[in-house]
Amino acid sequence: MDIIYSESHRLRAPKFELTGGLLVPPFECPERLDIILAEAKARGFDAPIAPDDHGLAPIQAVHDRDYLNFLKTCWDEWSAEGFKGEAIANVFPSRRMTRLVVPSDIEGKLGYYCLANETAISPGTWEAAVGSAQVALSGADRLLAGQRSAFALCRPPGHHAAQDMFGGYCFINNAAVAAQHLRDQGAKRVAILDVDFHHGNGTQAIFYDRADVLVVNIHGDPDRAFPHFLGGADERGEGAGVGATLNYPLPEGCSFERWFEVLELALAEIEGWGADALVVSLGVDTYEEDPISFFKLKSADFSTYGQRLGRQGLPTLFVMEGGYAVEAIGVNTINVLEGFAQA
Ligand code: SP5
Ligand code: ZN
Repeated sequence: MDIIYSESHRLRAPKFELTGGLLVPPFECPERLDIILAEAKARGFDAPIAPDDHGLAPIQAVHDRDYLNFLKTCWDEWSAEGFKGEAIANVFPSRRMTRLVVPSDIEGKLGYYCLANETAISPGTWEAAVGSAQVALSGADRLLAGQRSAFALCRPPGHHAAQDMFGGYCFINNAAVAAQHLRDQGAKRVAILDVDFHHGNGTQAIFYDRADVLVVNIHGDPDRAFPHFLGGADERGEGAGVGATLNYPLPEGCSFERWFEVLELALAEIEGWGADALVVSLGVDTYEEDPISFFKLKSADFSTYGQRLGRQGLPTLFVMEGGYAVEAIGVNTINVLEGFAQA
């Protein structure tokens, strides 16, 4: 299985994440990919391959122009204000604040486009996010060329980013960009299976009214888990997309046995729907030791479900999302990929 990877991820290196009322070193850090790559090498995977540059057009196919312009210029506008810290939003167009006009002031713009203010924008964030999307696009190209699978080792992650919103450590929705690229290059129907611990609210929002992309999420119940305001079982799509969104929220302490039963339900739905390709939003924050999540998967369980994904028989693009137990992120991620390849 080819691993696609770009050094440009290192440009995403914020100093701070707002958590529990404190500014702490971010959970989503560059070391995550170093550890995954080291494990891949130790387990006999070929050296990673740099992505091809697809430009901005396939990103603009998923995200709004004004939003992308904001991401591109945010840091310069913020630092021009003379602010000393990183760009963290603090006022939002929330309920009863419904003047949905984009302010020209950077503090207003930041809140307008932000869905969660744990995520700071720092210098290099835009360049890293674009590089991450190129990794996903080059992974999709492998499937278009007839390869059975590929691993897009994306960073920053993407599944919380919507058409016009960043947050949850995400800026450009890499899985959505890849799925749209597959559609534009000839795939008739694409399924996205999101196994990150957190609900992929951005991916769901992007495809919510579409019948050509099935979006299936298995995640911590939003009543108890980030992103809190999307991911209920009753969200099934709208318009032409009714039935092409599926959510499986699960409770705190969820065991692998229960999680795997739900994976079987999800894969039966994907089988019945009839996809030409599968994009897996691969977050390994379902791990029992993850510092911000509450499922109980053990490292061996990632091999088991990787094998099951392999038996599904679809051309499959793995797109890296979350996973914050940094010492185990390599083993857990490569277990999925190796299991898949064994099946
Ligand atoms: C890509 C991805 O996995 N993004 C996740 C972003 C989550 N950020 C906020 C998490 C807040 C978690 N609070 C946990 C309290 C633990 N008791
Ligand atoms: Zn996550």
